[in-house]
Amino acid sequence: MSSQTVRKSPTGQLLKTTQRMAAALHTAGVARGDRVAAQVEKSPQAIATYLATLQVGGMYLPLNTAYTDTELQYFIDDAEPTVMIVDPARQAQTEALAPEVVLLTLGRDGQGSLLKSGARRTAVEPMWGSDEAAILYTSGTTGRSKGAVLTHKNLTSNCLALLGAWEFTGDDRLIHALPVFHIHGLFVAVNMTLVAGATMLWMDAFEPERVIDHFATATVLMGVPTFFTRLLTSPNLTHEVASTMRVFVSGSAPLLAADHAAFTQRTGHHILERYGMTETGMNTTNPYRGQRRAGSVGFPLAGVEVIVAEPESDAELPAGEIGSIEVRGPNVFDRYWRNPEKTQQEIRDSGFFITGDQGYFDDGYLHISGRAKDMIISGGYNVYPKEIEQLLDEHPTVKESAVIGVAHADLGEAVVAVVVLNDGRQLDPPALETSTGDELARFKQPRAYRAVDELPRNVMGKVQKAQLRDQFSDLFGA
Ligand code: MLC
Ligand code: AMP
Repeated sequence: MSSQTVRKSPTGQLLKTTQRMAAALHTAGVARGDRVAAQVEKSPQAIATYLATLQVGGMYLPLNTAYTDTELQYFIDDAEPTVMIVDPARQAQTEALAPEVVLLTLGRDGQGSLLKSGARRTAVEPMWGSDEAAILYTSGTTGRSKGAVLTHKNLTSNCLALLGAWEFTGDDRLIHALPVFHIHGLFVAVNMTLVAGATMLWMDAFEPERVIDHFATATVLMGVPTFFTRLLTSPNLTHEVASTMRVFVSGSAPLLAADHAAFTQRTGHHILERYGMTETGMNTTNPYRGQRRAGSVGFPLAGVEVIVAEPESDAELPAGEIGSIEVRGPNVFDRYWRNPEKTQQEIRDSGFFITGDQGYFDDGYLHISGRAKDMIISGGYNVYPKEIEQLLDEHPTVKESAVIGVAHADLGEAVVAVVVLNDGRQLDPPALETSTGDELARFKQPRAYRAVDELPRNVMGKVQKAQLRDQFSDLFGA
């Protein structure tokens, strides 16, 4: 595990590394609009894979390092990348999955074929705001992941809005402990730092004690709620160690009001909670100056319209009424990759994107009260039950299944599988684990299995997951 400082360097090391990668990508044939998929360990060079892709006009497609071969195969087939960048240790297995794709390697230490040649490419492919910059996959409620196509305008407008909202400048020093294959660690944290010319204190992974050690020389921490619940378990989290920090930002999943209050009590800081998603970047934020309300995600960012609407139409509801949260603005993605039907279903003719989150406004502050989409957020990672249910249902002992999120003190929600067994069969968690283990990334796999005689259904036959969540709410004692 290492941590290091990434700063605007007088020698332009990041620029040079980017130009070397750009030369390699160009030689590999990447042209405007081509996809460059990267499944690489977190390292400063991993950021250069993103920048080099943009330099040659490509679309950057970052992939979680936890994905299994089955999951990867889907992304490769769907996105048809021209180049894939993988860790040298994964070269052989990726070659087998993607024989048509040019494979380049990059290890955490910067070793591999991507940086082998010293040649640098300085030409920058000119791109307009409407040109595509990235595809980020979000899992789908039907079990199939959807690639959200983000444009240069999406990324730049959101970055500028956030710099203003959080008063983030070149003097800031950000503790970067998030993964760089998601919008939070990549486009929020990295883009803001690079555009502001700020400094990152770079950590390969989140370790609470080392994060606390960094407070002395840092100004900002961006994290998911699990970061804050884990920091709270440390006796070293005090007013004194946090006194020189400027702001703590939380997002990607709901932060419990109790954790917000506990953090204030322990450090004197009010965590600044914001709300975003892959398809839109950041939508709302609590104010940097002004009252940060626990349990609220604040106000729309500059240039972003957020409404709470009737789910059936986009008729706006009055403040206080719960409805569908919808977003319009330069931050909203262009389309789902090769999926016009889904794009049409989720972006209204008026331009409002239906987030799938439910909420209400109170005094101008947005509150998220639930989700219309069947989704679990575990430690800041999204998990779509359908994908797991489909696998469980194939198991010979299982008649049918319902996968739910249950309150968990560390992860926010933990994945739980509720199954109805076939006649005469016993619940056998290790056997079920094996059936999902090869297919699903570890963070998607159920933490507990429970058998029931039948799944609760409404008159329409739809499984009542809220009832199951109530029934198993104490499973983890949270
Ligand atoms: C890891 N594990 C998880 C998990 N993360 N299980 C469930 N949910 C998770 N989120 C499992 C591992 O597989 C492993 O299992 C064990 O937990 C320990 O793994 P680890 O590598 O030590 O992980 P850990 O350090 O515990 O990771 C927890 C974490 C990490 C919170 C630091 O999950 C994380 O960095 N989350 C951030 C996700 C993120 O960036 N989300 C932003 C999405 S963008 P085992 O059994 O093998 O021990 C977005 C939009 C927006 O949502 O608004 O920002
Ligand atoms: P993703 O698809 O990974 O981008 O996840 C986006 C989803 O995370 C949103 O639609 C919300 O459901 C959830 N989310 C993000 N930030 C917050 C927050 N501050 N509070 C509650 N939910 C959030």
